[in-house]
Amino acid sequence: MKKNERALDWLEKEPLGDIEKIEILTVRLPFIAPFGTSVATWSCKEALLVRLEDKGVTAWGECVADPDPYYASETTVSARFIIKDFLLPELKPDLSLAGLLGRWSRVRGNEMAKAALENALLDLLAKRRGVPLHALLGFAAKRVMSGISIGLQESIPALLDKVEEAVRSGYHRVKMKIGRDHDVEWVKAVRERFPAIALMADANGDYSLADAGLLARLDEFGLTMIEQPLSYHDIYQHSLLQARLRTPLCLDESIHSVDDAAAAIALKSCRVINIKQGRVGGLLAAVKMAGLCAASGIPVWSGGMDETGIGRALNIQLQAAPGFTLPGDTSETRRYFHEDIVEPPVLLDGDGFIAMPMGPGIGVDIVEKMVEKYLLGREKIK
Ligand code: OSB
Ligand code: MG
Repeated sequence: MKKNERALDWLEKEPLGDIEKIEILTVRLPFIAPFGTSVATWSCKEALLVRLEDKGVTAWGECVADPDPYYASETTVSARFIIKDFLLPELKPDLSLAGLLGRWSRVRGNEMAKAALENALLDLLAKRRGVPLHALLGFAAKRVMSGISIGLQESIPALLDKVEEAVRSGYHRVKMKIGRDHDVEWVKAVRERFPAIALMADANGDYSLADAGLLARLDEFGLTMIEQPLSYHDIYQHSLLQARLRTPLCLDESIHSVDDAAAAIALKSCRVINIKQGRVGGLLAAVKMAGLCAASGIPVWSGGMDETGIGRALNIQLQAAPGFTLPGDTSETRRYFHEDIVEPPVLLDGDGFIAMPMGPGIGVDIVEKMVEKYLLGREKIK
């Protein structure tokens, strides 16, 4: 504890300094195949990027918000507005990162906007020191477990093909999206064909408590967990559902803060939490949440938002923190994109693990030529 406190001295003490150049960019990368969920089907990744430049160092952050409010209420447009009008104006050269976050606490919600800018600043601080993000945060490098999130498919045979491919690739666990009319029969088919794999299902809030009987039918398939079966903003009703199921529940959409996680744990609303750094306000909040969960006996995993290589690298760096004991939604770049804006791409090794990128900051190189290729817009703030 002492050692880590000393390692994090910069958080409180080091002034962020003047940052020469600040830009907000929007990129749109086509997906190899559309990604279907119970709330939306996305055919591309449109992401807001924050680019900072100072004394020859370039740092990047990626906002996980989508252009639409179907997964979360924040969007690329709302995040841009909050970053420009409320977060960046608080950035002063003599403030430390902790000081800046203190000022941002006045801005309610908008965790995705905050995360995008905080992560760009962390990338800058790490690159100024020439160390990878996990080292800046005081964590040792480790290879991380892999997991894949398979979207809703046209038919059960199509789903079985996707699962087969994932198993052959060596993924440590398979998550399948479920929703009304895509549940019991679909899970049953996958389980019958693959009796031994670590399998879980994500409903993205498609059910209500009235469906408890239907959801209980999933108990016989030995899922490692069911993710967010009930409403995107519910914590209490999940506690009633969890009491009726053998299968552990995992919360995603309804956890935005360390206090939300504490409430879910106290209410026994879930036995696992999906931590998306972008959904909880950034890397520092994600690390804190993982610590609370570990102390409460709740395993966590790192979720994903189909990010470009920037967000993907950040999610891998995060998993060096204690508490990330389960495989997350960390899959290979080539599942989503023909080409990416970073190098090298995420790849599984022979045991299905993913290496921690060891370059400075997020650890991978941003290829500005690729950013240009997929650019929708570029706004110079400074
Ligand atoms: O619910 O976890 C989710 C993607 C976009 C929005 C929500 C979710 C997801 C995923 C994919 O499941 C995770 C990934 O592979 O990045
Ligand atoms: Mg989810």
